Amino acid sequence: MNKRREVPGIRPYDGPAGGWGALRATAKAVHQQMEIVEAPVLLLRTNQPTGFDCPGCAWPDKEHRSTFQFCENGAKAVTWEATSKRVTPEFFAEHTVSSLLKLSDFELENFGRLTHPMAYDAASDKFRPIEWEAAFERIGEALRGLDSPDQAEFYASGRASNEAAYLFQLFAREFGTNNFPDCSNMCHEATSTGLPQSIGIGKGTVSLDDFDHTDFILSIGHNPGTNHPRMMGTLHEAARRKVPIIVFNPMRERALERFADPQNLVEMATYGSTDIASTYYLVKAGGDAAALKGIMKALLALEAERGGVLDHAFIAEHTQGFDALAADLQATGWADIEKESGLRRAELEQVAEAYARSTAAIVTYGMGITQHNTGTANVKLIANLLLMRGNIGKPGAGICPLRGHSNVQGNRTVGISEKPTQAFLQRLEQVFGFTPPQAHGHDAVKAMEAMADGSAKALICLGGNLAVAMPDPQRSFAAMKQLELSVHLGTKLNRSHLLVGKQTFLFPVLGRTELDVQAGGPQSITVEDSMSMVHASAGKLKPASEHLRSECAIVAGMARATLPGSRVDWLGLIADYDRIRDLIERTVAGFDDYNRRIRVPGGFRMPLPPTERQWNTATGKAMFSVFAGVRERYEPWPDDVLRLVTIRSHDQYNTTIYGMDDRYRGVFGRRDVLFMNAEDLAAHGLEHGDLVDIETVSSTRLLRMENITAIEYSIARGTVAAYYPEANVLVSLDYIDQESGTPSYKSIPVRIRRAAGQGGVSEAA
Ligand SMILES: Nc1nc2c(c(=O)[nH]1)N[C@H]1C(S)=C(S)[C@@H](COP(=O)(O)OP(=O)(O)OC[C@H]3O[C@@H](n4cnc5c(=O)[nH]c(N)nc54)[C@H](O)[C@@H]3O)O[C@H]1N2
Ligand SMILES: Nc1nc2c(c(=O)[nH]1)N[C@H]1C(S)=C(S)[C@@H](COP(=O)(O)OP(=O)(O)OC[C@H]3O[C@@H](n4cnc5c(=O)[nH]c(N)nc54)[C@H](O)[C@@H]3O)O[C@H]1N2
Ligand SMILES: [Mo]
Repeated sequence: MNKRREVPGIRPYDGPAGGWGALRATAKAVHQQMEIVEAPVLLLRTNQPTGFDCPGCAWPDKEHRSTFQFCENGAKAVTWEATSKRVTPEFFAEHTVSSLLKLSDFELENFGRLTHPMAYDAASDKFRPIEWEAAFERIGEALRGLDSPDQAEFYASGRASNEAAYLFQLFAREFGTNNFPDCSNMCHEATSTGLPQSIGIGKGTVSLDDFDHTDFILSIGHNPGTNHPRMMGTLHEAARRKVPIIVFNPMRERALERFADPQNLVEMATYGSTDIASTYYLVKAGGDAAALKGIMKALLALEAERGGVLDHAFIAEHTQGFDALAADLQATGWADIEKESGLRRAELEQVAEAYARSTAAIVTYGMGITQHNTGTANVKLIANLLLMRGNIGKPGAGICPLRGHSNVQGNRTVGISEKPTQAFLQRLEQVFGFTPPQAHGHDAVKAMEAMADGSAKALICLGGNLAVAMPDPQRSFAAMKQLELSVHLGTKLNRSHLLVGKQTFLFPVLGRTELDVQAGGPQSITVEDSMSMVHASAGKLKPASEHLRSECAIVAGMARATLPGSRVDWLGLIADYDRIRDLIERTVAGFDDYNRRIRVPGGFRMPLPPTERQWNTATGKAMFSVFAGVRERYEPWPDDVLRLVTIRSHDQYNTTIYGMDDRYRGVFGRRDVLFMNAEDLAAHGLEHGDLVDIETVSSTRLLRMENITAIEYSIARGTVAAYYPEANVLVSLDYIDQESGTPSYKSIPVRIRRAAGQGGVSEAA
């Protein structure tokens, strides 16, 4: 092997994921953000029956199995919120919005917690403090002044509680619109669209217990060591039981290879670790459909050869569409499958063989499946694979989408949807006595387009950082600045807050970790995790400032000021969140006895009919579906076009950048890199460390990112990777999965050239 040149900040990471490195990083996160005395107590309360829900991710809690239920990245999320740094009116008095816009996303959030309600003042280009009620009045006036309620967009990022999300949708619907762009539209919308077609509900079907009973796990397109670290404990246990864990991912992710469980005393004491993946396939980005079809095709061949592979009884009794699927698989050629997936037939046959031998299988998946222009179809292929062997609705088996935000699933359950069901709208009408709007509203892409073309004039954001999370900042930033009204409920300052419109308000909210006291006393909120468990969460910390309000209270305040004749007793609801939960129970199915059941430690599970083999599809059966061909919709591109995927580093939470390292991928102190396969580097006449420019091929407008350092990495040929959100300049707003509206953040066709300026870093001595 020839010696690689030294590139600043790029050092291969040789250890396992987790282990002492994770504990050290936890200590550092705590040290940088908060008073050391509070931290241990706070972190011990994360995800405990009497504590608060970790805002990190939506992986469920392992009640009663371990008393130490937080992880490195959970600790970063918690300490980032519980920081002792503050953004006060004095801070805003010293900084114009224009000057703040020049700072990085990391710098903006790192200033600390917002402390006061603020309003933008155009004359001074500064945010100034404003009284809560005065702000609500001005918002109400602006909203009532619109020509139509559909000129307003109500964005939700999935951190809000069920209670806040429910009030938010109630406010918007009584006001008169179904415009609910949400983070889910950029995330698991393909799951919410695809799974109901396949199995009758847009949610995962497994529980943590199923992981104890499974004997086969297929992990596709997610990076749990960083994004769902508590899942590593579960995978670690399965690996130690010798359950085959087969990974499909274009990048080598260390945690999926080797992991040391910080909860495992022996591993920690001996510096040991456990191999996680039994086999790791570097599938090409966007090649999963081909790979999944290859596995299914091989499965049919095994059935023909020796029988007993398919679950015929299940297929006959519970499904429809198998013959069409089988015919399509016969018609799909191996050459296409191999070319598109980048994997060999023999490899896919091995996966099929292992799957055929299993008695109960789980498929886990994340953004590597959904953020493609065939995202919905990809999800349905995963359902096909499981249905072929009856792997839904039996112990140890099922489908496991890894959700994003800690309560994104709950937000959807309680009504944050631009496509509400008739049944839900009727219940709202019966219970509240107003007629909710019937027409479907805007999802995130449509909302941004409406803001860009001027047809949407107001935007209310229940959390999040919409403009930075969305594709094409050139368009989306400009769209934000055209608004007549923008309102942001947030914990920390971010770029979307600074893209001010004619009137812009910034409302500081109580976080998960903080005590929420209302007229009726201390309140708790509820959330639903990835496995449909609903449980209560109550913070105990003193709020970051006495001026903070809860998300529920702020939504109610805006609603009262906007809707003078409202049918809703907003003040009464805020006094005691039990009353909000009573209304949820009366309008959303599955919340029977809500207030009693959340008082039981661990909470309760929402109904999941597929676990009982009941299928709420149009036919009453689970449905096989056909994925025509093997390609993504926009293929084929010429051969020199690479596929760019945008990924999260280990030190970030979506648009929140905690730090500049990506430890497990060996990147330190920088984010301006492009991960490339050695052969692709060579084919482009490039070397590890050379500077390149990247250009998007699928866009009619020039989308370009300059002076990125190309680094050699173990990544599938033809696939390159860069960090989100920086690489959003390369994603065009209309490059989406047509079925679900999800932007194709992980299949951007690009060309790469040596940087126009000059290339390379100097050779190290
Ligand atoms: N610490 C932390 N936790 C988080 C988040 C965070 O930013 N930080 N974000 C939260 C949110 S909102 C979400 S949605 C989840 C995201 O969790 P993940 O789904 O794990 O998210 P990503 O980092 O986007 O990348 C997923 C993985 O997909 C792979 N991949 C990319 N393209 C393809 C493909 O075409 N096929 C396959 N098979 N794999 C592919 C990438 O190499 C990467 O390993 O995590 C949640 N939890
Ligand atoms: N290129 C590319 N783009 C992507 C993705 C990708 O993989 N690649 N992933 C997409 C995905 S999966 C998602 S989910 C979206 C994320 O999109 P968003 O959910 O909009 O973004 P976040 O970065 O999670 O939002 C961060 C902000 O939330 C606020 N916040 C934090 N905690 C709270 C709280 O408790 N309450 C309130 N009210 N506010 C709070 C803070 O002000 C913080 O600045 O991005 C999407 N964009
Ligand atoms: Mo997400």
